[in-house]
Parts: sequence; structure tokens; C-alpha cells
Amino acid sequence: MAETIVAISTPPGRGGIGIVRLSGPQSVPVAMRLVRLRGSLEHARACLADVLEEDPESDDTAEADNAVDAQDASLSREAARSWRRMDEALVTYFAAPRSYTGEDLVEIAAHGSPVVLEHLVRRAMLLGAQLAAPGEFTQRAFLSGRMDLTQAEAVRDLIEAQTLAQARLAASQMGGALSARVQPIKQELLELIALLEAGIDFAEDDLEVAPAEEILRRMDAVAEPLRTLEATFRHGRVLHAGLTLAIVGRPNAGKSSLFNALVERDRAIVTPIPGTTRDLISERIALEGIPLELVDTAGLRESTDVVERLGVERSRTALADAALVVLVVDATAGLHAEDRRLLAALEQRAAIVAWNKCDLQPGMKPEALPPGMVAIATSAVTGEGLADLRAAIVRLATGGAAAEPGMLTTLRHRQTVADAGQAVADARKAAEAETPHEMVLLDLYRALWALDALTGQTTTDDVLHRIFSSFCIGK
Ligand SMILES: Nc1nc2c(ncn2[C@@H]2O[C@H](COP(=O)(O)OP(=O)(O)OP(=O)(O)O)[C@@H](O)[C@H]2O)c(=O)[nH]1
Ligand SMILES: [Mg+2]
Repeated sequence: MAETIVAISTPPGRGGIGIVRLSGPQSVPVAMRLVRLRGSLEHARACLADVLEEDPESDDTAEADNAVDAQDASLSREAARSWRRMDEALVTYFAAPRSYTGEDLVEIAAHGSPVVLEHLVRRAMLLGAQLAAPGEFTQRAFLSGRMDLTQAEAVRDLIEAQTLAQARLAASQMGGALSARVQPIKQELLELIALLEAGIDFAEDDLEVAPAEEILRRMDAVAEPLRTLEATFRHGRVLHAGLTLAIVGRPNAGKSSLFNALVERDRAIVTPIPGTTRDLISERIALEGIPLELVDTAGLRESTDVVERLGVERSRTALADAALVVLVVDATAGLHAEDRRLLAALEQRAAIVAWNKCDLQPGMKPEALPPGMVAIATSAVTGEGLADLRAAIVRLATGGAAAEPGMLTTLRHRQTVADAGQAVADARKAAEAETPHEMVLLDLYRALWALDALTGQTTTDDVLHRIFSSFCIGK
């Protein structure tokens, strides 16, 4: 039988309310010894209760009856003891299988005092409950079939979301958006497999179950949506994980001014003196829900000043590390040799040129830039071009792909879909070469296995462990 687990499900520290959660067959008997209900326990109904502390003065202090299988017996023993009330709580009971974990589940919402909550957990453990591992409640929900693996991952993503768009993305995945997208693809694949299997069964009778073109067409009907799904990773990944954007350029170009405009507060020092910024300054912002770590850097130039030289070194590291780059050029000065060097280095990277101080050079067009490099005339002072700059950053981050339901958000997702796509491509090649269908089927089963790994039907234990151990305790 499954162990009964217990954990504090609210964040560490003090708060208005703190919740201890129990799940497993012994949840109710254990909970009934932690609290005294003032009403009766009903499914999905909150019930007021007193949190109990055993009175140390009392004679009967033994915790001998750890096994709390006979609820009535233990309750009558309880009655003989003397108790002190240490808190009031709301107790909610969810009967299996209609609970988060699919098991009997009890939530005790006491006041958020770590002392009280830890006391409850300690007592539950003395009564035979096990301390829950990180993510164990959700893992049980997955194992009991309450949710598939993509939905379980989405629970973690929702908790960790930093922007509303991330939360929405996680919520739609939690609702099964990704699984719903995979389902019809899997159905097509299963039908194709069934067709080929039938062909093998009838092979002796010399019956063609389906013409070769029909089989190829059906393979394409699986491969095509897989490709489309894989392409959603481009946007899904940045929405899920965010990106770093470095603002670089020559001293005095207006990097810190643009940085302040983008973070919408006066964060970095701005002066007319070149070499004002010495160290890296970073701030998190969200553009259309995409979390961005913005890094303002020291202006790039040769310097004899030790501090400035160290700052410039850091700028170069930040420039190398960033996923996106905004190169700020002072429009009144035009392209400098240093700018040209930077442009050449940025040619293969995701970069935008901010042709800044355009308020001082009205009507001035950015100088000839490498083909494909996006340039935007901006003014950190008047705000001109900033909306365009934000839009260009979003386009650069997402590759222009729109957000859609059921996007792939993690490398694990991408890998399984890519594996499935590759297996179907192999099957197609084999079919074209008129390989016996037994061999073609091996590739198709590989594709099926990969799709099942995405939703968790065939996921190995170590992968499951990796996923659930990234959760917090109590979830
Ligand atoms: N007119 C005008 N002035 C600007 C604009 N952007 C920045 N400036 C001015 O240019 C000067 C330098 O701006 P900063 O933002 O400190 O430039 P920086 O690139 O961070 O400079 P360093 O930190 O020295 O590398 C300040 O006096 C700003 O007010 C702009 O778009 N228009
Ligand atoms: Mg600066």
C-alpha cells in the first residue's frame, strides 16, 4: 500500500495562513489525531477544527500506537488523553479518487506560524506519515492518472511563472493544451501502424492493404504536424525561460538612457561624461510576457583608467553571453571604427542597432549596415522609436512566431517531438526504398514511443525523478 505523505505546502516563513497537506490511505486517521473537528468531515468541505498539542502533564503520553489503522480505536484512546489547543484551523478533506493526488487527501490550514506547522508535520510523522519528497504530491497525481506528464510539468511552471503570460502558458498546458495537440498526431500514427500490421498479417494472401502512395501520404500526415509543433519551441522556449539582452556600444551613445527607458525607471546613472557606466547593471522586465534580463554595460573603448578597463572587460563578457544584443550608436557621431568592428562580430547574432539621439538629427537615416541587420531610430529623451525598439526586440526573441496554445516549452518536449519526427522520416525513407513493412514498423513504433514519452506514458524512472525533483516540497 502507498505510504501516507505529509508536508508544509505553503512557502517557508511566516504568513497569515500555512497549510499542511497529507495524502495517502492514512491521511484521515492521522489528521484526526492532529486536530479536533468542530463538525463532520465531508468531501471538499472546509471544517473548523482545533489544532491540538498533547499536554505534557498528562499521564498517557505514549506514542506507542503509531499504526493508526483502526480509526475508532485510536479516537477513543485520544479521548482519554488531555490536550491543549494551540491553534485554530480549517480542515478540508478530499476523498479518493476525487483529490489532487487521486488519494485520500487532507489539508490543514492553520495560522502561518512555522512553529505550529512544523509541530503538525512532526506529529504526523510520529503517527506514521512520511515526509513528502519535492513534487511528490504532483508525482502521485501523475502516477494515479489524474494528469499526464506535460500537465504535471505545467504545475511547476505555473508556480515558478514570473510574468502573467508565463502563468497563462502554464495554465493552458496544465489544462492539457499540449497533450490535446499531440493526441490527433498520435491517432494518425496508430492508424498507420495498424494498417501496416494488417498488411503483414495478410502478406501470405498476397493482398495489398494499402498502395505505397497511400502509406507515404499517411506518413506525411504525421510528419507535417510534428514539424509545426517542433517549430513552436522557438517562441515557447523564450516565453518559458526568458532571455538576456545586452545593451552595448561606445561611451556616451545613450545606452544607460535607453536602458532606463526600457526598465521604465531611473535605474542607471546618466551623465554627458563618456565612461559614466563602469559596471554591469541588470534589471528584469517583461515584453509581451517574455521575461528579459536587461544588461546595461560600460561603453566600449580603449582606456588607460584601470576601473574603466575592468568595466569594458565585463561589457565584452556580457556581450558574448547575451542571447540578444542592442547596439547603441550615437546618430550625431555616426558609425565609429569600434561600431563597425562590433557590427561585423554581430552579423551572425540576434542583434538590433538603436540609432540613438535621433531627436538631434531629424530625418537622418541610419548609415549602411550589414544586410539583414535591423536598425531603429530612437531617442531616449523624447521616447521616439521606443515602441518600435520593443517590438523589434520581441520579434528577435521569438523569431516572429506568434504565441499559440500547446507550445513546446522545454528541451525535453522538443527532444521527444524531434525524435518522433526523425523516426517518421526514417520510416518514410525505408518505405520509399521498399523495405519490408516489418522494418518500417520498427521506425514507426519508435515515433510512437517518443510521443508517449512526451505525455509520460513511456517515460523512464530517471526522467521522472529529474522532473519531479525540480518541484518544491509540498507540491
Ligand atoms: N538628445 C539626446 N540625448 C541623449 C539621448 N540619449 C542619451 N542622451 C544623452 O547622452 C548623454 C550620455 O547618455 P548615457 O545614457 O549616459 O550614455 P551611455 O552610453 O550610457 O554612456 P557611458 O555609460 O558613458 O558608456 C547624456 O547626457 C544623455 O542625456 C537621446 O536620445 N537624445
Ligand atoms: Mg552608461
